[in-house]
Amino acid sequence: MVKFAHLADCHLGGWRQEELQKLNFQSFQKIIERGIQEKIDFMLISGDLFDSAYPPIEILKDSFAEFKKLHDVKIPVYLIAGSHDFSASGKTFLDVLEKAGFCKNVENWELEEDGRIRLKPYMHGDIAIYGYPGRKSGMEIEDLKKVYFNEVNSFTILMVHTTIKDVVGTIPMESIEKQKLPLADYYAMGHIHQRYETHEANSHYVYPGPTFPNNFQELVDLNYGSFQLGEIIDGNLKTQNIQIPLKEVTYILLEIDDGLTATQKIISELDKFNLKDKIVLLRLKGILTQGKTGDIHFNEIEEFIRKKEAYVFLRNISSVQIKDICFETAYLPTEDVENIELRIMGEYSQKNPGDFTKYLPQLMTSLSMEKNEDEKSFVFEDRLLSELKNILKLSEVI
Ligand SMILES: [Mn+2]
Repeated sequence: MVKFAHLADCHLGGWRQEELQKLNFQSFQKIIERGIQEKIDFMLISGDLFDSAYPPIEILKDSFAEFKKLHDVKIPVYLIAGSHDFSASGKTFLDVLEKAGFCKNVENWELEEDGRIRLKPYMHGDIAIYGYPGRKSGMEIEDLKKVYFNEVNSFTILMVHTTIKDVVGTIPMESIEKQKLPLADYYAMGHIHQRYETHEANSHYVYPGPTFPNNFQELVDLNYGSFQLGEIIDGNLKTQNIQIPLKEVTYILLEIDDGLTATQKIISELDKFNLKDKIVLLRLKGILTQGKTGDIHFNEIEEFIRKKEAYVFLRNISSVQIKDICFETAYLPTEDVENIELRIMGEYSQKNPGDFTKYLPQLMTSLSMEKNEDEKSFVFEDRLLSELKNILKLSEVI
């Protein structure tokens, strides 16, 4: 009998809130602990171990300590890079982990003259493990259509970090039909943060779910992190998904229509729940006929939640709309946006003479800066803030 654990999408270092970053890591720790208890023969990590190709030192330090625990009891770890820990330069901290002897990156392929990509196996006893990494923006999908291997083995595992068609539903998203992948017994997949398992003939296709939810919506949908435990007995596979409950999630969806009275409404709704030690998720929706979202006193709400001893509080107001916003414009619609902006700024400066107006054009340019794909919000905020500080020459003050 051979036993293994299949993890994916750990995103170590991924949360901004300290409390959630802590849970994210604890969940990973519990899974390592559970793997050791279960006496697994090996562990698979199907991409996105780290949230970025260059994780912070603190995260690396703690992660290495966990990998050392597996190393000490001689449980090998096989992994591939995901879309997050992939780097265009080809260098990632996964290499450091591998050089230290803590894991084996099983990505191993050769580009053939006809354009096909031949994968080469890593053998764990008589089990063949193949791997092909994820790329940014689903770029791996075209490659995966060309991937193949020749060997016939008693048991074959293919590790991929991609999206199969079965899990996308109606979302317009690049994906690959699972039948297009070379034939394997177990598809150890990552990338889609869902728990998903299906089998066809002798092939099992598994997304174990992230080892901890990675954002507001995932906390709502998944509550907890999870991984897959597999057992191969005489060539037959038995698997189960194991969830890691740490803190309970309380999700509150509330409809509001008045920004001015919303604070009180939210507080009395929250008061109905026992929030002690919970992850509290508040989503507001609705159309405001009075006031705006800025009128909601979130500091009061946060203070209230602190008194109720919640573990952490997250809010989401992206589905609140304001009724009848109408823009009055005296300018011809054919006029180009930049001209309109310049004219408005000019008129504003005339009416409000002062030093500040000279910063306006630069500020406008900076504020139209966009978040890069996969850039964390707090990294983006730092980038934006330092630019704004430079323009306003505030760097010495703050
Ligand atoms: Mn991921």
